[in-house]
Amino acid sequence: MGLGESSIRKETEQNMEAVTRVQRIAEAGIGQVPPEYIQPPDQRPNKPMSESPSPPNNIPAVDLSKESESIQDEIGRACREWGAFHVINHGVPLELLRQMRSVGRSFFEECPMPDKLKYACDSSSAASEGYGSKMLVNDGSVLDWRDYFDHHTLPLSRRNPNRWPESPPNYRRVVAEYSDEMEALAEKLLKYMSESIGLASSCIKDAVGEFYQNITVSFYPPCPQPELTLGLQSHSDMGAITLLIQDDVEGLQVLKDGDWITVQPLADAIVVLLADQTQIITNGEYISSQHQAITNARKARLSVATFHDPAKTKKISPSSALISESSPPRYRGVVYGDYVSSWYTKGPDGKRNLDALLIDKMEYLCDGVAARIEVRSTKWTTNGWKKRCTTSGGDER
Ligand SMILES: O=C(O)CCC(=O)C(=O)O
Ligand SMILES: [Fe+2]
Repeated sequence: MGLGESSIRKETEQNMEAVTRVQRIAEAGIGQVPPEYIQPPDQRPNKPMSESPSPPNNIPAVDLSKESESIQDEIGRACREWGAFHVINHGVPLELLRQMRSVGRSFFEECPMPDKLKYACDSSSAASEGYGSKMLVNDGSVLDWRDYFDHHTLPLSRRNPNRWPESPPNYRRVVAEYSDEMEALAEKLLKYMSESIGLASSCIKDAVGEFYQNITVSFYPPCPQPELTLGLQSHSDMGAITLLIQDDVEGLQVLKDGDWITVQPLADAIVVLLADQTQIITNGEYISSQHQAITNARKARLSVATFHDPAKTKKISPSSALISESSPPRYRGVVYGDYVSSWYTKGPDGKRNLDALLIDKMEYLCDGVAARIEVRSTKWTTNGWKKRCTTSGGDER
């Protein structure tokens, strides 16, 4: 194949990619979103931002400059009740947070589309590095109103800044520095979480092992029909811990006791989202955060999520230090790579992948003289133990 032919083909591929970019659709100035972005009624945001005042509630904020005991208490409470909290006075240079938002925004807003497409990720493979628009591979579900750039940052063997945008000139340096700062903060937070649940300081980090870190910059263009769409569908993150910064445009929502709470952007703070493997390791005492992003008609929104995950080969199970006769294991162990495959093939659908690991505990009890066998099946859900008792006659009570 001659050079001319191959470059024509490339351009065709680029054009095919370009039609799927949400930013392209938004910039075309349409009044209605294409049907593939319309969520079914039960998934639509319950409170479109244009019509409702912000709810007074916000996730807890933990000040990391306080005494260690009070940090542990606050983090423990936030991890049990929310699975999400802000950290303030976290020690990450504020200028670096600003620069990370700024280089991310510059890629989406200043880089011309043909240049952006040079970094297009492989849309047929899950979590591939680069510029993308679709989280799940060919699953036929409703599309998110979002474009993103995913960077593979840790371990260092996965980090190749040549695959990241070269403009602005500080882009690659900022992402590399940001990656290192987030790793240190994630490790510090897992230490506080271990201590706050009564485990040895390094217990959760040891259970996770070496961090596999990805940094995803998400860009949500203004959407003409925010009441029908989601920037990012409801999910919990699959790894151990996610650290997220956002600009001053609201959009992140976390599920709390059945209500979607909009996380009010807090200047200089970092949002901590517990992810599924931490829920498994803590045997469900700490909960992963179910969250989503909503869109708005006025302003583009940017967020930067830094995911810290186990290696694909790592087996994750409830920590043995948290298991006893009165506190039986609630989850089956899982090889992390299998968890990821199932997440990408079945889709997140809230927390379905985590629920699939719940243990169904069967107790056989003999009730003395009549020697009748009772089968008690006890299943733990995020809302507590759910009891079903079945007698030998097979009636469910
Ligand atoms: O943009 C946000 O606020 C949420 C991003 C997120 O949840 C994710 O990338 O997993
Ligand atoms: Fe997420």
